[in-house]
Amino acid sequence: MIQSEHIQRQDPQIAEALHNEEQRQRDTIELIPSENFVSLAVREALGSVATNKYAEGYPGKRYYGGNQHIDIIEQLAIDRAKQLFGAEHANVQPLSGAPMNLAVYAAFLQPGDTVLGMDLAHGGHLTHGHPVTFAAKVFRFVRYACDPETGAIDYDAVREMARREKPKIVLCGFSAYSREIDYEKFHAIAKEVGAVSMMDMAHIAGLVAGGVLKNPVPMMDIVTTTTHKSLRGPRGGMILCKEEFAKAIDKAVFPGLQGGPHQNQIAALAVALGEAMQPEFKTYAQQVVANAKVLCDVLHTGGMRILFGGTDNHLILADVTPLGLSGREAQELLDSVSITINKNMIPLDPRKPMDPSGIRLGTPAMTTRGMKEEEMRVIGSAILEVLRNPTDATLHAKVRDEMIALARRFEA
Ligand code: DSN
Repeated sequence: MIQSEHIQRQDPQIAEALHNEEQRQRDTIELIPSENFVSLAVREALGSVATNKYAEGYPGKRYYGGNQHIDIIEQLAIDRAKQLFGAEHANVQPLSGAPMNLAVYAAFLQPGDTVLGMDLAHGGHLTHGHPVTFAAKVFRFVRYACDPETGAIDYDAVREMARREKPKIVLCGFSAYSREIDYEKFHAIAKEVGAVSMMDMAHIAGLVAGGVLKNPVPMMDIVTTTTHKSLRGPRGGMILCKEEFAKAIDKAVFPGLQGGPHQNQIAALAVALGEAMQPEFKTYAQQVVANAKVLCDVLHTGGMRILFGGTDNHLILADVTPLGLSGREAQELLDSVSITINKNMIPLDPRKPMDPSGIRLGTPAMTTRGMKEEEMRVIGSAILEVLRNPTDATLHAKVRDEMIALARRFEA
């Protein structure tokens, strides 16, 4: 239960909405791959007195007095991030993923400069240069693709593009791609054209921390990550880099783009990084991937078209149009039976972003709740049943009851 006696007394409308959200989370099979459930210790740090403090600057070099305790907190977050990922430098102040990536562009690019990144529909991310973003108005983004069926990236083609387009940043990383990336090859391509190599590991940071996926930090010049996905921390961002880029990154974050960092968020991040250093986190990360593989197999065996030929990480991208549904329809149907996933574009998608062909599912959240392969089989079968019978209200009511009961057995 949320500790909300003060909110209840002072602001019943907000208290009620928070209470309902807590119940929704408890009763839902949460399969959005970018979501997770933080520990009570992380939540306590987020709701702590650190939110009251301005701390523009960095530990030991602040523009405000009274930061002796805040400095300890931020330094602990920095030290833990460096230790966990083997980084030479860490900036823990980015408010979230979009400002974090913008800070990297601001550190290395002049207006009009080029970034080479992965296409959004092939698993990339909006902040990697989609035309709707502010960054795309200032910088020039060119995009590479991957093979939709196997997920293979044609590194020779990427090298050709890099030679032709002369990017200042060569960017890998993704939000809907389910395979491992060859960091050596990306880094070599970047060096060949005199660019900075960058990896956005937002989705997989927890799996890297838990040792189940390759760590890009020792290889790539810059690694960005949000802190609230598989890493299971508070919402926020973090930039890890080699020492030679530290000054440029720190200046770009503050004072370049941001003002006062959110020190309650940084305290919560320090707590989450401490959790990710524990042996149990390795077990968690292994289970996330094991669960994703089983869920993927069940969906594939049940006839769903899985993009990129399977999964090496926590997520699955599937095309639902062969079932006669759009991604939006599938999302709404599953929402109605208490399973939350999200609609997503697929490579070469003929449909629009608000009603694409695909859905994206992931296992970090329900693995935190303690679910294992057996539960993934039950959930995968339920998903197939509902999507194959989109108008069967009796079936939907039965599945909804089953999913709520299952979710309640695994309280956060
Ligand atoms: N919005 C996040 C996701 O769902 O993948 C990425 O920023």
